[in-house]
Amino acid sequence: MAHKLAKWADSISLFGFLSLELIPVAVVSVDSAMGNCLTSLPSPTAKNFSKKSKALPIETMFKLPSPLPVWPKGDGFASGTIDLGGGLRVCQVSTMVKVWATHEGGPDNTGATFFEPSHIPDGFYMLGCYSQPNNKPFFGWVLAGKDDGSSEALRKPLDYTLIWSSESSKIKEDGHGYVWLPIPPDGYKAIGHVVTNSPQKPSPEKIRCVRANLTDQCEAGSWIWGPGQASDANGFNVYTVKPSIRGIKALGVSVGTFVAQIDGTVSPLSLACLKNAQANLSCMPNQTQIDALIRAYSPWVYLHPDEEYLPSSVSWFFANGTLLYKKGEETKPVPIEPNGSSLPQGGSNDGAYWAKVKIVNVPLGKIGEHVGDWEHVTLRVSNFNGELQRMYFSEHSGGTWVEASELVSKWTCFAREWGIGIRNDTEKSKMVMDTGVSYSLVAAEYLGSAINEPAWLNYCREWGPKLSYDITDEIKKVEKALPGPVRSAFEKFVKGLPNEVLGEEGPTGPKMKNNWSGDER
Ligand SMILES: *[C@@H]1O[C@H](CO)[C@@H](O)[C@H](O)[C@H]1NC(C)=O
Ligand SMILES: *[C@@H]1O[C@H](CO)[C@@H](O)[C@H](O)[C@H]1NC(C)=O
Ligand SMILES: *[C@@H]1O[C@H](CO)[C@@H](O)[C@H](O)[C@H]1NC(C)=O
Ligand SMILES: *[C@@H]1O[C@H](CO)[C@@H](O)[C@H](O)[C@H]1NC(C)=O
Ligand SMILES: *[C@@H]1O[C@H](CO)[C@@H](O)[C@H](O)[C@H]1NC(C)=O
Ligand SMILES: *[C@@H]1O[C@H](CO)[C@@H](O)[C@H](O)[C@H]1NC(C)=O
Ligand SMILES: *[C@@H]1O[C@H](CO)[C@@H](O)[C@H](O)[C@H]1NC(C)=O
Ligand SMILES: CC(=O)N[C@H]1CO[C@H](CO)[C@@H](O)[C@@H]1O
Repeated sequence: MAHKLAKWADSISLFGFLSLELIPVAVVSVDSAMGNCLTSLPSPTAKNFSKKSKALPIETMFKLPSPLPVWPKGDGFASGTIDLGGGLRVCQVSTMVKVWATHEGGPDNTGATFFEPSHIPDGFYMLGCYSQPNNKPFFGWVLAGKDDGSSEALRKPLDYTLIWSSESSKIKEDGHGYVWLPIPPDGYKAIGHVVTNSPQKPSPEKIRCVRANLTDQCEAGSWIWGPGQASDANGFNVYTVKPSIRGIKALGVSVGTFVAQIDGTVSPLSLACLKNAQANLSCMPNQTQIDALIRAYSPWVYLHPDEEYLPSSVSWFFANGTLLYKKGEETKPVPIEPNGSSLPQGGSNDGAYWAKVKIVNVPLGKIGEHVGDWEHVTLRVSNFNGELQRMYFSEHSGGTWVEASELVSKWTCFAREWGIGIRNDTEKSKMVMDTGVSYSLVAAEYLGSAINEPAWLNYCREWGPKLSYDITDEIKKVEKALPGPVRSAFEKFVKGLPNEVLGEEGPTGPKMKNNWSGDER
């Protein structure tokens, strides 16, 4: 078990590679494979919201199940504000006043609500309004900015452009909404919109623009709202915004605002994100704080009751018969020391080496055979206050981000998809692993020499063999046993599986996944 901390200007990621599973994921009977692959998730627009009797999720304010712990003292982590350099200090504001709401359109056709941050601390200014769809509990924040020096990091807008109003649309709404784009002075950029419920232009005092060299390019993220039930390239749409360049080396900072677009004017966006201009990492947690974060948020993993192959530690995997094979010397595999020090370091996944335990029997023929697999979740935590924001669940080479506010409601859906629907993972068993009980911190670049990366982390080759059997033959064997209509669905299903599941390639280690340093999506 291992946890990795990636650097983010406004949030850290606890990158928890939970387990090395010996033979994992795809061990199922054909029946349950088919069951899941043919089950479609309920269509998001199928619900009937015209009855107004039921309270909308947004009317509930999301709170984590228990209050935030008091984090141990550190340097800048969880101190409430972050110095982004160049005279700009930011804080995270989650108290909001509702400005305008629609009751239809957007995800699930439930509408969206637009908010203005309130109770902004003294000396800080609004950089943009907040919006979210009504189909989720209220869970939002925006950053507010403060001029920390004499360098005019912030300036009032010169004027505003009205980019859209609901006056002429026939949607169900509370009054009317007006979305304004600040016109920044030369050398400054607008970071967010102002939303009003009257046609009167907002005062320039309302918001601040940010000096251009403290901003970064951003792009539209997920769809928040549009008058229709799907985003329409020829209309008005509202999206979340995120920095265009993301990853542990990227400097962009999400502000939590939204961007409004007309007729798909996608690029470049009218708004910018902020930037951690000096790559100042004083807002990252120190080791004492990391320990507290892991204690607070480490998830429990329930294993499927039929799971035959249980997670193991890396040292167990090495000590219990794992052999290192070298290309050209397949007959002379060598054991691996528990600390992994004999593993070739660096280089690339060139097929020159692989690790292997033993051959196993899998009910589904050879499909789904692999030897070692990594599972991981990533927790994204606010550097302002240590609050859990979202969680990433890996599914083979892809994955899903789930907002903290949706963790409970989405869990079942998500768990069903985990394993790409090969197996019904929602069935809990008594086999549960508390990932926080025994963890080791294997990487945290910003802590320098305080953390020694173990040798196995820098092993770039596969944790399993490249299998030489003909996958088509194996699939045909399974297909023969299936009735006609199911057979073609099965073929389609198999074609959609990544090579790792099909056992054609052994998985590489966590550091070799591009999301180790990138932004998972
Ligand atoms: C939705 O509910 C309304 C009011 O109860 C009803 O008239 C309408 O037929 C329903 N529509 C669908 C698609 O179920
Ligand atoms: C974290 O920072 C606090 C406050 O400076 C300090 O007391 C503590 O020893 C630090 N922890 C580590 C592991 O350096
Ligand atoms: C980083 O930010 C902290 C907190 O504001 C500040 O004390 C420190 O001087 C900054 N470091 C650099 C290298 O700018
Ligand atoms: C940004 O521009 C200001 C004003 O031109 C300048 O004083 C400052 O040094 C620049 N900051 C950075 C981080 O480039
Ligand atoms: C190897 O496996 C055995 C049986 O599960 C276990 O008792 C032992 O601790 C393992 N070795 C290591 C180094 O984990
Ligand atoms: C790893 O273990 C081997 C013996 O099994 C030992 O010689 C070597 O010094 C160890 N390396 C590290 C980095 O601990
Ligand atoms: C998965 O298992 C859970 C728990 O046993 C069950 O409620 C659910 O209906 C199953 N889902 C599918 C798609 O089989
Ligand atoms: C930023 C980045 O590298 N993202 C990648 C995360 O992993 C998935 C699946 O491998 C890729 O599709 C993304 O590009």
